[in-house]
Amino acid sequence: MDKAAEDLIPDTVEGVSSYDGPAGGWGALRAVAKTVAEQMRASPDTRALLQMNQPDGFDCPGCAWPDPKHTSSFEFCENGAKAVTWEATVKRVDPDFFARHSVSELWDWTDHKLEDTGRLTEPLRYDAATDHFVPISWDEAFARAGAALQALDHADQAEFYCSGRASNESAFLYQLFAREFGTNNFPDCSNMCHEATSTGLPKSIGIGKGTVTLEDFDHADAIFCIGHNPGTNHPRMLSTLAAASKRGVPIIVANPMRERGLERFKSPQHPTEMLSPGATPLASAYHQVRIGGDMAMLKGMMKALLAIEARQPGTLDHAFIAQHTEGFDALRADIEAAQWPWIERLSGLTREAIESLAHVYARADRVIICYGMGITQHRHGTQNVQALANLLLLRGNFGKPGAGICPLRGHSNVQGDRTVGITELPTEAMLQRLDTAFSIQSPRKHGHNAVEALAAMHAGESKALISLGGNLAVAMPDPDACFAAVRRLDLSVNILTKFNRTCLLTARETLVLPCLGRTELDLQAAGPQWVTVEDSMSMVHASRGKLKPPSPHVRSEPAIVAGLAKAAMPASRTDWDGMVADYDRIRDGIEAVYPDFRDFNIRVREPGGFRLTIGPSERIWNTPSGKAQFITHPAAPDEGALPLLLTTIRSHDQYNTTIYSYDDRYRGIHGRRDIIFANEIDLAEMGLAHGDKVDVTTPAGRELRGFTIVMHAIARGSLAAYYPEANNLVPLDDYDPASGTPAYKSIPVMVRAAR
Ligand SMILES: Nc1nc2c(c(=O)[nH]1)N[C@H]1C(S)=C(S)[C@@H](COP(=O)(O)OP(=O)(O)OC[C@H]3O[C@@H](n4cnc5c(=O)[nH]c(N)nc54)[C@H](O)[C@@H]3O)O[C@H]1N2
Ligand SMILES: Nc1nc2c(c(=O)[nH]1)N[C@H]1C(S)=C(S)[C@@H](COP(=O)(O)OP(=O)(O)OC[C@H]3O[C@@H](n4cnc5c(=O)[nH]c(N)nc54)[C@H](O)[C@@H]3O)O[C@H]1N2
Ligand SMILES: [Mo]
Repeated sequence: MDKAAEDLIPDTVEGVSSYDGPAGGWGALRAVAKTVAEQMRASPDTRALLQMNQPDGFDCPGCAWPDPKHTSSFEFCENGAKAVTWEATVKRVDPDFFARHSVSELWDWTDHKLEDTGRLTEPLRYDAATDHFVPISWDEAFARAGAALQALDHADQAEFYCSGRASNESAFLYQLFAREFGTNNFPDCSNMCHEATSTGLPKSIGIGKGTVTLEDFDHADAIFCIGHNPGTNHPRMLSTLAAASKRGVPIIVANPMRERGLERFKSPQHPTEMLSPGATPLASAYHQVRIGGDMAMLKGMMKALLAIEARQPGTLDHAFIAQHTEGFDALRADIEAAQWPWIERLSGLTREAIESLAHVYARADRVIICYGMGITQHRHGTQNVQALANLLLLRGNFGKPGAGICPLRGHSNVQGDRTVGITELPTEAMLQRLDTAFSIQSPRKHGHNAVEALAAMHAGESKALISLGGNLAVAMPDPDACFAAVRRLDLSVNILTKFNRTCLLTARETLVLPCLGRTELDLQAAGPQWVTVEDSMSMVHASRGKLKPPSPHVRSEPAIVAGLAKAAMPASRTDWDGMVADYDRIRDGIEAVYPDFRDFNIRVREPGGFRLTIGPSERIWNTPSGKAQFITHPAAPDEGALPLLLTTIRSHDQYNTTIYSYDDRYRGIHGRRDIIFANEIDLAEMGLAHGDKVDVTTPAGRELRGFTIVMHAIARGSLAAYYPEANNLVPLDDYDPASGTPAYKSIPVMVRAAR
């Protein structure tokens, strides 16, 4: 792999340069030292970093990548350290902060500055008369929220948003609250993230989760990384990839951008590696697929695979296909119909490159395909996911060691939240068990996902929003519509660790309720409590916070959810207080509703916890026919010139809408985020130069003005910009119709010199 493209980038634009170090390495250690210094100063709680992912410590709030059995020695990464120090910061939103700053003034602060005020310390309510937030007691906060919820015409006017840091215990209580209240409206961050996985994989293989374990990476013969950026978003994965690379396992990348975290890595935890000049190369081949070109690339790979099969019968796993699958003939017909010129044009890759991908795939007995938002956040996200499953099924790459599908999950417990009931589409079986366990009558009508919730709020049909974490209005597309939607509500309740812009979108009644973070000691009536989470590989384990809470007034998420539930439903017979006193009782409830959690309180006390049942690991397919399905998606007609597509990405110094700093080290960006990344040839064809100020517009007239366009190692026809700055370019109604996932990663745009 040559570095020519990067070396060409001239260092003439302020804050833009080339980065030629590896991922990890000394840069990572320096960054950790800086974040500790900025957020924690001399706090004794810097020991927090040492408790992360320890057998009796807390689960890293950074990402959902698993740890070696959660019994490992010290394992952390640069971005895990940022997530922890951002939470364990010594900074506080002190009681008179809001007396000093009005909501109108705070509106002009950046997202970075809003959260960098520090941890929230007491409940707040917005006072419209003065335009300030004012401190209130918990009793008053619950009473106000309860009154507003009771005033709704019907329960479906309330939206229960859940972000993915909530523990299994808080998420389970939250869904119990909403369902007892009478709605299945659960917009959640998963709707913006891996919903294409949750929708697509059950139809293909009978479960909407990944099928591999960490150990499988030790047995894989080839690993494909499609549309994800682990150096930034799942940095602990780099150790796994580096180990595979050292075994000589091909690691094949398909990504429009050259990402340093996929190219080479130096482990900051490996003293000898740190002192030697080299770094472990990761990707053995890097294919810069055009944005949105994955489906064409995957069809091309399958076409090439069929050609290899014609020459070397037995390349496909015929026994597996016959015994375990349905739909092969339709898939073959579809693949045969796909023509190479179409495949090459849409994928931006040559036939030879795609054939080389197929050869690596055909030669490997055990293959893992990893993927992230580059696959899911498209109009065809669900189809993309199912195409990955098709490819794996063709060679029986499920249910054997070293093989399977590996969606890189988002938030650290987003998968667990879904497992314990945060879904707008509950099954009848689950609702029946919930009703039996808690003597309630859950609503049967399916609820709103995130896009539907915002649309209903915007239309004035939904009138209350409770948010268990997150920054919904900023994370969603079309800020104008989403901001207006929250502002017209009767009630907005924000259960948060830190202040953010969604809190500033004041409704008739706006409450900000400060909660404990995962690093903190959670003391309840029965003593210190701990929670459980599920990682990307379906391992459920305990997480125990130890740090001193940021203020004596901050409450745990389960306590806040229970307080709201009691206030909204004074007649409830659910034992809210009992469950909050002792989280074992919440876990008993989870066990009663989800059979997979049998002996939950016993098994989760084992070091490392336990793995939930993943049918495909045993070649059990929980589909209507009991077989895995090849799902075929005929290509859309080829419609002339391809649009210029813009994708939205995370920088190295952000966690979703939380902006830690304005740097993006591996992409050579410092101190700014108003950047559009473009291919050198595209720049020239547009008559633009590296560093020009540009306006980006969409056919519907959405705009991003005055950004700086820079030359980058990115595929032709592809542009990239940071999220959430570019969210104004995404319409609320542009999403994958199968899963509702917004098309954040394939926005058709035009670019011209700034006016
Ligand atoms: N430090 C940190 N960790 C995080 C997060 C964070 O913000 N910061 N967020 C968490 C969450 S919620 C999530 S969902 C995950 C996100 O983890 P990722 O999925 O890695 O996140 P993204 O930054 O959205 O980038 C996806 C990658 O997809 C590529 N890409 C864009 N468009 C396409 C395309 O059309 N095809 C292909 N093949 N690739 C494409 C981009 O170049 C980029 O490398 O990370 C989680 N972990
Ligand atoms: N354009 C574009 N938009 C995107 C994406 C993209 O790639 N491109 N990605 C999408 C994806 S994948 C996701 S997951 C969403 C993210 O959407 P969200 O999950 O809604 O957003 P976050 O930025 O993760 O939420 C940050 C807030 O969570 C609160 N918080 C942090 N820790 C805790 C905690 O322990 N408990 C509680 N109660 N609150 C806490 C803090 O107050 C913080 O302000 O954004 C989506 N939006
Ligand atoms: Mo996500």
